[in-house]
Amino acid sequence: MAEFLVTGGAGFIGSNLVDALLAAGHEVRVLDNLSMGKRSNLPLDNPRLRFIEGDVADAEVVMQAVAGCSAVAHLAAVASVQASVDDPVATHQSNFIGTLNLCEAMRRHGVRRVVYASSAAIYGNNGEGVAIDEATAKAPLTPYAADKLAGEHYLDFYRRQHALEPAVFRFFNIFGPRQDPSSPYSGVISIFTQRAQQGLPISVFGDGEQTRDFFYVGDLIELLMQGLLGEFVEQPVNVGWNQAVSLNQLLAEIGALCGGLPQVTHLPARAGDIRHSRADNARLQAHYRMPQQTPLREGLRQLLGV
Ligand code: NAD
Ligand code: UD2
Repeated sequence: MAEFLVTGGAGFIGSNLVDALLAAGHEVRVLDNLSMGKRSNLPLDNPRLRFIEGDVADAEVVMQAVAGCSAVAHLAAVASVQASVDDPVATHQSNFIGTLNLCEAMRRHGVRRVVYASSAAIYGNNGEGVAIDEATAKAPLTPYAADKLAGEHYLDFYRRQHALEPAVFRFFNIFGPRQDPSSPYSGVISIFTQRAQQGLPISVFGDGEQTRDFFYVGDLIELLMQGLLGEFVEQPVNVGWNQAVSLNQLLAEIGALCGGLPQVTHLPARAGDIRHSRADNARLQAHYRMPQQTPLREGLRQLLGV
């Protein structure tokens, strides 16, 4: 069995990946600074798991964490776009320097495969209203998006120059257990489900007819496992279902599962909010074994525990 490094492994997506790797019998190291992640997301009593509390912006820490591992899933980042807008300098350390440190450490230690968590944010508003494919012009409108796109370019440089194998996944809207609802910029599903369960009022920004392409974290993990263990796919791939779900449809689903909804208030749309975001996933389908889709309702059920 192999030993994998998961940066950001104490977070939402990372900890779900750690569970899958351990369940498959592998050894796992997690490098996380616990800025958002939690120890309680990890099965710390599992002898095949090693937790390293540290920062990906610290080159020495990354060098040590990478030594001797078989492949890396690089998920550590400040995942909030708004945080990057508020503090571009601090988030750049995690979101870009962290990636560069990882590239260097992998080169030095001869580790080749890395799964990289990129984002639909790199397309900005381009492709809005149609299915966005990977060739869509890039328009990184925020420091978050610029760092993610720069990370892709650096990984590609290390691929050409140093034979790294970066499997790049551009996530659309991921949801599921352990997504932290605590910030107003957290994923909308984590906020709506928590508030519905607690009977707290729900705010919809705009008319609720904006749409997103929601992807259940368990389905994403199946793809990330292939990214770590399968044949190398050189081209970046979008991760979405090419399905548009409006917030109003989402609320109806949550209401049906919770036996009703608390008060729903409509506020002005967020500045810069994308109206319709939907992934063209033809390239994903061509290169990866597609998971069986967890339907939105089933994913919500898992999340709500009903
Ligand atoms: P998350 O905040 O739950 O996970 C990120 C983890 O990285 C956290 O555990 C955090 O503590 C850790 N981290 C942050 N900065 C760090 C640093 N400098 N050093 C070490 N650890 C650090 O968010 P998530 O939703 O699980 O996101 C995982 C990855 O996927 C991120 O790279 C994010 O940008 C990307 N992504 C997520 C989505 C989504 O819909 N959730 C969409 C696009 C991209
Ligand atoms: C997602 C990603 C972001 C970036 C972007 C790229 C998350 C959390 N964010 O932003 O990182 O990749 O896609 O396009 O995955 N909303 C409400 N009420 C709330 C919260 C949100 O109405 O309490 C609305 C919000 O205005 C938006 C929609 O819900 O129209 C989805 O919001 P989001 O923050 O979950 O995700 P998004 O698509 O803005």
